[in-house]
Amino acid sequence: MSTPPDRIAAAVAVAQEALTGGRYAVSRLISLVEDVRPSAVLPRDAAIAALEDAARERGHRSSILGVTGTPGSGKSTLLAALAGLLTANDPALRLAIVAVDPSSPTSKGALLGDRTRMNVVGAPERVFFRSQASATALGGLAPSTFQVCRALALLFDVVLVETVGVGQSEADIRHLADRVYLVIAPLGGDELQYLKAGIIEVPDVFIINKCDEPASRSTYHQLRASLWLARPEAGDGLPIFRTSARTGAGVPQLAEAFITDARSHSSSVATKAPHFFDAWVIEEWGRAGKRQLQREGGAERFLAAHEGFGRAQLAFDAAIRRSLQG
Ligand SMILES: Nc1nc2c(ncn2[C@@H]2O[C@H](COP(=O)(O)OP(=O)(O)O)[C@@H](O)[C@H]2O)c(=O)[nH]1
Ligand SMILES: [Mg+2]
Repeated sequence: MSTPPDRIAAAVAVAQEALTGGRYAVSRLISLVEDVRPSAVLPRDAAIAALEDAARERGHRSSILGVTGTPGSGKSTLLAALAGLLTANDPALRLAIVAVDPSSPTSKGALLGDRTRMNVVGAPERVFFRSQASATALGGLAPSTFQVCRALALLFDVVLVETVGVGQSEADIRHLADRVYLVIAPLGGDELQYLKAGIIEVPDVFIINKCDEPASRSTYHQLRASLWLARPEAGDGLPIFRTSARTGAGVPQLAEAFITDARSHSSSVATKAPHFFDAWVIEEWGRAGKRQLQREGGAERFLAAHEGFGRAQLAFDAAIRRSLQG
């Protein structure tokens, strides 16, 4: 696969612009990162490498905070409120929000995007918003979600990722985010099942939102009891916040926790890439891919042997084609 040098130079220029320019430049960069065509692979690697160099030079650190939970629990509303408080609290803070929308691969979650953007009060120019369709066959986060968050983490101080906590995606968020927050609404019978379904094993922090609703008190006790059973080692140590994104109750306390977490958990992409390379291999090549990757010594080794995620993808494609033919 050859990519014309001018495409690579153009991609690096887009990255440089995103470093100094505004929202439009960042959007262009993200579109380049999301481009699934093989011809975009090397330009993307070059753009990300340029961002990494710049980040290293200025000592940039950032964190990726994941917010997951059932649809309708109030994640987007809460994130909009948090974004307002976080940017108000720190006048230099630059924040990106990525909303992963599994339900509508075609609409790209535009509605949700508009609403969140509208509701961020205070300093919307320091808040970049992007929504993304997850739409992988396995129900998890797309490898491009990883790439997008990685690029944003090189540009912004904090990246907030909203995902729906169903199926594979809540396991994936563990591999993408430095901290995972689970948002639940006051419980009905269905949601009680949901607590038992294993999802409460992932989060670092629990948020009971819609605390303006009467059922929220009993929910707190049910959640505590479930945590004693599911995670006895963590016991009472797991934080449970009670918020109402509608009235604002509890939101400042939660914002404090986000700030503290962002400061104390900074991202290391090198440790995250293998999981998403693995996921990409299985998505693209299924079991044959899995076997090939094992023969190659696993994702971590394969990535280390090829400079850049995209280069590794191209090399893997070539290797498996050779072995399937041979
Ligand atoms: N009563 C109440 N409603 C809320 C609260 N937070 C969000 N909502 C509403 O719940 C619905 C779903 O919110 P949304 O943020 O889109 O949930 P998401 O699917 O988890 O992102 C919307 O109609 C919100 O206005 C809250 O704290 N209290
Ligand atoms: Mg939402």
